[in-house]
Amino acid sequence: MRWRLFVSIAVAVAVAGGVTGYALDAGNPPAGADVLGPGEVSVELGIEHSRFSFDRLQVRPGTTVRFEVRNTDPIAHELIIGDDDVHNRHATGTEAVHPPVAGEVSVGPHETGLTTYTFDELGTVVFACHLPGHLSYGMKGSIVVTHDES
Ligand SMILES: [Cu+2]
Repeated sequence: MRWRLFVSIAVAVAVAGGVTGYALDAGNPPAGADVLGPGEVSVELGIEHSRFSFDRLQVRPGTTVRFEVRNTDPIAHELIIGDDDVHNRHATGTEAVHPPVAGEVSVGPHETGLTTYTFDELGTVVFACHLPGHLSYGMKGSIVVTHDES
């Protein structure tokens, strides 16, 4: 996926025993620390002009990611993480608001939402915003669960 916006965001990664911070350019995986985890890490995911600040993240199996979703838009967004069933359910609009379900958070205009999701199995997990038109506009990305950088 190609991003027109060049937005620099800060990603703070808190690892057990220490805290490391680094910058991440839109659309690119974090440089120098390509695969996060295992353990608990914290990632800031920005939303600006109906774009997520990154579309790909790599984590090791056994990583619990705390997503800090910073919406700087004047409209609402959401972050939904999960398998095909989860995304199909949200795409049909049967859940308008998201209580603190793991991997699901609604974020109002100029608000910051938090959700935590644990990635255990190797593979790719999709994240997206299912508000009308947002996914087709490009609000989606992948979290690749892997042992190795790629
Ligand atoms: Cu959205």
